[in-house]
Amino acid sequence: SKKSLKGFFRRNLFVLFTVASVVLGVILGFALRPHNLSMREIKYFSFPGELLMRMLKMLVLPLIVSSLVTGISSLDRRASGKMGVRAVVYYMVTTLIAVFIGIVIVMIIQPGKGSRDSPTVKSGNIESIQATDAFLDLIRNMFPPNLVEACFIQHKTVYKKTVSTRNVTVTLNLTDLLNITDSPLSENLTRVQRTIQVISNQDIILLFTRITKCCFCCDLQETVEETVPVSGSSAGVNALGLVVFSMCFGLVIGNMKEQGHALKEFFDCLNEAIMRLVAIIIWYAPVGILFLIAGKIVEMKDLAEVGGQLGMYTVSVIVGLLVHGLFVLPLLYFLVTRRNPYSFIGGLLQALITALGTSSSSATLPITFRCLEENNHVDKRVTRFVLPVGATINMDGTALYEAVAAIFIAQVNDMDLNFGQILTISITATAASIGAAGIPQAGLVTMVIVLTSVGLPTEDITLIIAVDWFLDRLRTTTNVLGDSLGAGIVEYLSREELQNQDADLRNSVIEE
Ligand code: DAS
Repeated sequence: SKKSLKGFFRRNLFVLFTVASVVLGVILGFALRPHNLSMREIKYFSFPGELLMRMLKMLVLPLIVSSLVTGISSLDRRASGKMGVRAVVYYMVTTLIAVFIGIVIVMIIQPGKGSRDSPTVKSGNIESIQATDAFLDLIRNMFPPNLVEACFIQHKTVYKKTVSTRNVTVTLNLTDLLNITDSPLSENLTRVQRTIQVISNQDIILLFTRITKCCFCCDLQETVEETVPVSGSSAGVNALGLVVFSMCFGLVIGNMKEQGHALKEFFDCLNEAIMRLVAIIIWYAPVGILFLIAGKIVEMKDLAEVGGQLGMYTVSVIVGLLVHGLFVLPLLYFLVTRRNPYSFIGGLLQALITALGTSSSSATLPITFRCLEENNHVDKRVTRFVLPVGATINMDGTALYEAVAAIFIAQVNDMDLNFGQILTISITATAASIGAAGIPQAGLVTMVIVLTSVGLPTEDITLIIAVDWFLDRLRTTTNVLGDSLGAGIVEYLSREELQNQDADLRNSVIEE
């Protein structure tokens, strides 16, 4: 009816505004493509989007700590224990289902079969860190040696390639390759350790086309003859270390009863302040998302050049994510809560669009909190506990994607995987998704674990870099959806404990 339609628009006006900004971003991006902007112009054009990313990332560290410490310290140990078990069981079940869906789909579509038409880099000695090193890194990050490393993590070089063609030897770090999409090639070349005797333009163009399948090499006109040292790679929030520390700290404060009251109040107030900052930033989000989307579209490769195998691989991942995100997860939510999952998802639109725009579930976390608490009225004692943990270790989209990508690479190498290897891929894809940070393209970096676990060539990661910026957005959106539906399910399963706690609170107030 007219009244309810008016009500819908008023309630969702802001979401519609954000959806409009995504559509505008796509239109603007395609409108600018024919102008062949240089990397530097794209960088400036994407600046408003980079601002949004920085604003949201600024909140991640205080938000994770304050919400977890407040959330856990306000639950009695029995309730937090049960809630934690329910959350972890949900994470494991949904992640394994996602991996299973991915494997079934990539086995049916077989995107990698057929002649190997994707050019590979000429022979070079690969020094990729073995799976065990990556696992040990994962555990190490959970127990940081000092406060600085508890908060920040240097994204180590997980993959180094020394490639030689004719008279050029270049050593590339994968993390630098990923960053190569973020800044002008000339700046990036300083990030690439290279010993260049003599370069002919043809060599470097061949080299970069082969390795990164990117079109930035067209920027490289000059011939360079110099040796440049590697600069430090990027640093980010060590979410895993923060989650472990905050959970332990919250438990301890909760047990201190009156003695811990002041600290609990402090973190409660900090959390409230952060959420008010989110309420301000959220008004800027549509503008930032518009330029993030447009900037990526301007710089993406022509889809026609992507190649048939890569196209079918992209379709496989998208189909898998849609099946998992739009059917399996909502079905699971309905089976447990008997409530309409799609109306619950309707309240998450702002967070899902932000995930699509930022391709970072950590950066989206502040908005995920707001959507769940303000739109879906999920109990804060649940969101504060479940969301930071979920955003860090529960990544269904990433797990599905790692399994599909690994099997795609096996198919491209005409390698038939036996049951044991597929099982290994399932386990390592789950572990890699737990280890992946909630930052852009983290899933691509942790894929080294999956590939090395079944002996696949890690350099073939470069085969899928060309479409990863797009798939990353979709898997991040699936990750955020999985975390949010998880919060709804855990709240439903914990309703008794929460009601008992409310009753105890009321009784104690009456007694006082
Ligand atoms: N972009 C990551 C996230 O924020 C997911 C990934 O890279 O796989 O969830």
